[in-house]
Amino acid sequence: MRFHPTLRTLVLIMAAAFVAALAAGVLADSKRISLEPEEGLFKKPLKAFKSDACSGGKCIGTEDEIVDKGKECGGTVKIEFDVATSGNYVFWGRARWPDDCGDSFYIQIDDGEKRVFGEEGTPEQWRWRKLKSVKFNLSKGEHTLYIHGREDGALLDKVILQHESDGRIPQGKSG
Ligand SMILES: [Ca+2]
Ligand SMILES: [Ca+2]
Repeated sequence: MRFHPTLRTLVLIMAAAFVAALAAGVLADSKRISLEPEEGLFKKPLKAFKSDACSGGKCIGTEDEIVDKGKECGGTVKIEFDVATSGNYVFWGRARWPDDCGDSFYIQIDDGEKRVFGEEGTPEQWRWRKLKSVKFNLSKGEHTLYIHGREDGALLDKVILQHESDGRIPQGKSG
């Protein structure tokens, strides 16, 4: 089949524009990793909860007051993810706390230290909260995020690992 020269040029320009748009999209996301914890592997008592207020219609956490006050509830959600651009990453989590006896999780990447996420913020509201104590240095390739239960009643909807060069503050359900 032979294209008219003008038509052929037009098709080539459209194809080039499509590839460029695709590349821009991929590059834009290569420094921002979005994860839905409910899609991970669960170890009880952490479990998924359905909620229209959540990204993907679900979040993770535990019922409140399943362990004695002051005791950790335990449990884990394990999520594997891929890093396209190596560097230091900030952990953002969209979380909701019942009260200050339910306002934290432990966050761990690969075999790194367990970091306390939370211990602050207004209860009874879905908010994007930043893990302030650390940036995770991630190499290109596969990694594993572990969310460990700490205080019962805490809920986590969505996680964004964001390259330190990206200063955006996640907003809304999608982040
Ligand atoms: Ca609690
Ligand atoms: Ca979710």
